[in-house]
Amino acid sequence: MVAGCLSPHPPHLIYGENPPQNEPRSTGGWETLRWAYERLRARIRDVHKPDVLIVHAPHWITMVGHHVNCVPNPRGLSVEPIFPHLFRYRYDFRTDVELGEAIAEEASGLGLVTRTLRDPRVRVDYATIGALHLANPAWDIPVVSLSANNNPYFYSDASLTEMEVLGEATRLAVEATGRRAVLLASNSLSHLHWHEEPELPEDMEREHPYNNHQYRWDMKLLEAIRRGPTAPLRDLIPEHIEATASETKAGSLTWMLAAMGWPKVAGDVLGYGTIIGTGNAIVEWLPEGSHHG
Ligand code: 2X7
Ligand code: FE2
Repeated sequence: MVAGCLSPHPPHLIYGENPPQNEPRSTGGWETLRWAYERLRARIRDVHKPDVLIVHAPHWITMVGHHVNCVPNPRGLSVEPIFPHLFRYRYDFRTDVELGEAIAEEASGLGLVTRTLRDPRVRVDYATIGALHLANPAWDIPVVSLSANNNPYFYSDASLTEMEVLGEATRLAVEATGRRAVLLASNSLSHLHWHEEPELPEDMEREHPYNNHQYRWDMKLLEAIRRGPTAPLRDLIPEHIEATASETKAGSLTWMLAAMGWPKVAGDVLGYGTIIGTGNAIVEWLPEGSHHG
C-alpha cells in the first residue's frame, strides 16, 4: 500500500477537462479542483509508481454483498444517467485479475458476502471511471474495482463496519500478492445539491457551497484530516454523514482508511471545491513511516 487518496468523481471535472474519451465539450470550469487532481496525478506517476489502482465507488451499487470486477479488459461507454450531456466516456483498461480474485477470497474468508464479476457486458459506472481517469488519465496502470454494497442507504444507522472488513481484506490481498497499490476512495463530501442547472453547466458564477452548514462541516472533517492522526475520523465520518448527507455514507473513505490500518498520519488536502453545491476534496494519505522526499 503506497498511498490512499480521496478522489471524488463528479462528471463535471471530466467534462471541464475535455479529454478525448469524453464526447461532450466544455469551455472549462472547476479549475481549482482539476489542478489539485493534476498534482495528485504527478505524485502517483512520479513518486508512488504503483502496480495497481484499487478503486471503491458508490455508483457501482450491488444490493447483495461486495463485488470485485475481474473482467480482464473492461471496455465500453460509461454514461452518467443524470448528466448524460456532461459524461459519455469511452473506457478501455486492464484489470489486475489476480489481485481482484485475492481480494474477493480474503473478503469471503473474513465473512463478507462477496462475488467476482466476470461478465464483460456489464458497463462500468461513472464513479469508477471518473476517479480512475482523474487519477491516471493515461490508463497505463492496471485496476481493481470494487462495488458499493447498498445496505447503508436502507438502514440509516448501518455502521461502516463491513467497510472496515473489506479494507482489511484488501490489505491482506495486497500484502499476499506483493503489489504496490494506490487506493482510490471515489467519494464526494457534503452531498446536498442544486436541482436546476445553469444554461452553461460550467458557469462558475453559479457554483458555491449549498449552504454554510454544509461547508462548515466539510471544513470540520478536513481540519481533522489535516491535523491527523486518522483514528478520530472513525467517529467523525459518521457524524459528518449525519450532518451533511455526505457521499462517504457509501463507505469508500472508510474502506480506504481501514485498508491502510488507520495510519497515525495527517492527510494532505490538495484541494477543495464545490460541484453543483456538493463538497469535494482531493486528499492523499501516506502509510505510516513513509513521507514525501
Ligand atoms: O455523483 C455525483 C456526485 N457525487 C456529486 C456531484 C455531482 C454529480 O455527481
Ligand atoms: Fe457521486
